[in-house]
Amino acid sequence: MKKAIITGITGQDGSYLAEFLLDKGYEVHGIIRRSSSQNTQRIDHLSTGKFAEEEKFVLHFGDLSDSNNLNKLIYHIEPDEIYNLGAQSHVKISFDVPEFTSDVNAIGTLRLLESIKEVNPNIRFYQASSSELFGKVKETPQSENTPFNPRSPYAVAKLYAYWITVNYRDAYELFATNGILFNHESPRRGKTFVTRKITTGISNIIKGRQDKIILGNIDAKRDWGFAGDYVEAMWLMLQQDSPDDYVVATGETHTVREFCELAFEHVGIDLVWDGEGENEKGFDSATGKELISISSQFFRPTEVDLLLGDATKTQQKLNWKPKVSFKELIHMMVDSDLNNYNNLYRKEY
Ligand code: NAP
Ligand code: G4F
Repeated sequence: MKKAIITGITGQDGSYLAEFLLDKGYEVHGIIRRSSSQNTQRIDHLSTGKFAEEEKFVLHFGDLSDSNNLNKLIYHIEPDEIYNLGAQSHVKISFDVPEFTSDVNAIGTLRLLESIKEVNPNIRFYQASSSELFGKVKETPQSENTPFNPRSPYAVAKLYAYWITVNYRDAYELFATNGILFNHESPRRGKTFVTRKITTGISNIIKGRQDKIILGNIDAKRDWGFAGDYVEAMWLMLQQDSPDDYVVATGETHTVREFCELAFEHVGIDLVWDGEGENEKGFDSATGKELISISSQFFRPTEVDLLLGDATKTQQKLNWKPKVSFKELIHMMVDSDLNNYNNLYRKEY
């Protein structure tokens, strides 16, 4: 039985990856931060279920800013694989907390690699790299060979993490890989990322709890996939004969505007737009009710306008393909928020 450590296990991807690895028979150890409010909703079904009883799912307090803690956990757990998903993952917030973001996202990765090098260089390491590295893109679509051009403290910190992973692979022959993942969403996505903000907004509007959704740049384009599909690619990267870096994407790009239109369409509302720039608004064509407005509050000092991934290498070498389409993803998220689905939110064991 293989053992894995997951940092960021309480996050969207951490929860899907934990389920995936448990299904594969792994013993999964998650690192969680102490919090004064509940931060384990996405994994509570694992902490209380059969895997916890059989000690196949174990949580440990820790933090990517604390090297001693990381060293101790890696030494005692003796993992075969470490998936570093922990991060301050919100791009806009990284402009507010750039130093914290850099410490956790960049130096946190270095701390793990140093620990692996010292404790057991045979541990396989996955780094959650990001399409944000491409930033103000130098070419479209973006592949493993596209030059990076980051546009936020988040992306600059992830760039350090990317290169330190490559450096430790080259310098110390660690099995260290970067998964350069394009945006991936799900009913478990944090509610301040744009997709979930839209789907929870729609649910609240329909239930009379919210009048409209206030957004920023609705012309930004993203390559959006389903998080449940993407965790398989993470695992596949660590099962190869040698370490490498891989782009994971759908190969389709859509605007935030299109996401809004399809999400409203799914609940029977035809969204029409009027106005320009910050004065643009989205209306229900049947009733004239204002459903979307724009506020400068949600614009970023520097934006990533267009992301579109070329995942040819991942498809060929890992035999991986996304299963859930853009439309299916939107429907899944809207339905989940509308119905407060705990059964979609979590897999039953
Ligand atoms: P998420 O939902 O925001 O989860 C982030 C996780 O990191 C949470 O478990 C969080 O713990 C943990 N964390 C934050 N600061 C930490 C610290 N100082 N020490 C230890 N853990 C810490 O993010 P996600 O969407 O699952 O993404 C997973 C990883 O992939 C992140 O590194 C993200 O940057 C990267 N990524 C995501 C995407 C995407 O589209 N989702 C695309 C490319 C790359 P709390 O619950 O306690 O806050
Ligand atoms: O949903 P977002 O906040 O995701 P973003 O910035 O693309 O970052 C996500 O994906 C990255 C991979 O490319 C990850 F590395 C990162 O950790 C995170 O998971 O914003 C998407 C787009 C942006 O262009 C943003 O300006 O939507 C635009 N947007 C428009 N209105 C908004 C809003 N974003 C947010 N969060 N909130 C808005 O009201």
